[in-house]
Amino acid sequence: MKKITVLPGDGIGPEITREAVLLIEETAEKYGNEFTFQYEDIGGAAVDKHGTPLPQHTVDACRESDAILLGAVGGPKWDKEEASRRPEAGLLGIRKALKLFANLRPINVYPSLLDSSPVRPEIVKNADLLIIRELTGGLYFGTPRERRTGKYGTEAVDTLYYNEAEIERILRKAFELSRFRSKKVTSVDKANVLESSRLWRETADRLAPEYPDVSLEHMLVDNAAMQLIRDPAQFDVMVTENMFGDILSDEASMITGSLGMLPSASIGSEGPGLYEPVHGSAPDIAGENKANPLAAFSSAAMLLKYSFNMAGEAAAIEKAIKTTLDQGYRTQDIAGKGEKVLSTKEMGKAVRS
Ligand code: GGG
Repeated sequence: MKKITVLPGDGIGPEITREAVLLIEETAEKYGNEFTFQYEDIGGAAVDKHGTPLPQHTVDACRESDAILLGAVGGPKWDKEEASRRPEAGLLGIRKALKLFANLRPINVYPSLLDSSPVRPEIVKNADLLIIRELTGGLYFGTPRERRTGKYGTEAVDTLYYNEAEIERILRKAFELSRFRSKKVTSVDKANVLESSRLWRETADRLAPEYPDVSLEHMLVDNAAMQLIRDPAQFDVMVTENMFGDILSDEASMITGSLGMLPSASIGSEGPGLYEPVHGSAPDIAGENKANPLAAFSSAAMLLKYSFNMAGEAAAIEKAIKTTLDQGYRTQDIAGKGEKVLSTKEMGKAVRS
């Protein structure tokens, strides 16, 4: 039987993953599939129970599963923990342990949410892009990464490190995935300032002739941030390093109307993929049954499609989300003035029905 490890995590993570599991179960029943779900701790919840944000049994369970569904990690409760005991270390740790180097973040615009975007509807209406964020390198993992005492007192240092092989494998992923789309790749860097970006750009130019059917353009990250709001429809596949991708995809979520709408898939060369909403743990609304579960639902659709080749099931979930939105159902983050606001559970029920 196919096994999914569920990592609910912190804050709103447990609420949205509960709804996503119900959705997967119901879809599986309709299509005659069967899954087993194994629950494990990660993030702050794991710090509280096991003294570490990423217990070894969580890593083992993930390795032994066919796919992983994650909620969110983090929260003010753990803000004062030392770096290795912060919830985020659990998330970074599982990505690294499973070699999940490619994080796919599709930005889909739902027509009935056009007015929810802070960007004008005529600008966002044709937007449809895939942001590919490199996930296991860059500033998040480079060393040295430390606090130390120097000439001017306390210093802190992070290192933006990439080797050519890491850059090559993520760029190849972008070229390959663009072949299922419009065959246009925008590689985002800061090559006018950063040495790592110059290596990134050179690597992209070296690989491009191997993909003659794909057009490659380079864009500086500051310009990309501006262009995403000015004319998002110009992009198809955008590929970039870890931190640029984190920032640009949060910005791009505003095209869809809410960070609560953005799913993601983290994949490596082998082993299980990890699927999670792009949003964090939203501690301000945790436990209040207010969170938008739709990003978790789209992540569940990506899980079925990419890890189990269940494109029909994934399409059925995406269609149910669209229909629910077309019918006017909204959680608080995407509700307009005077629109009825549904709870997390009510939205879950509306999509499943
Ligand atoms: N579901 C995503 C999540 O929990 N994000 C919180 C977080 O710590 N993210 C770090 C990152 O993705 O860079």
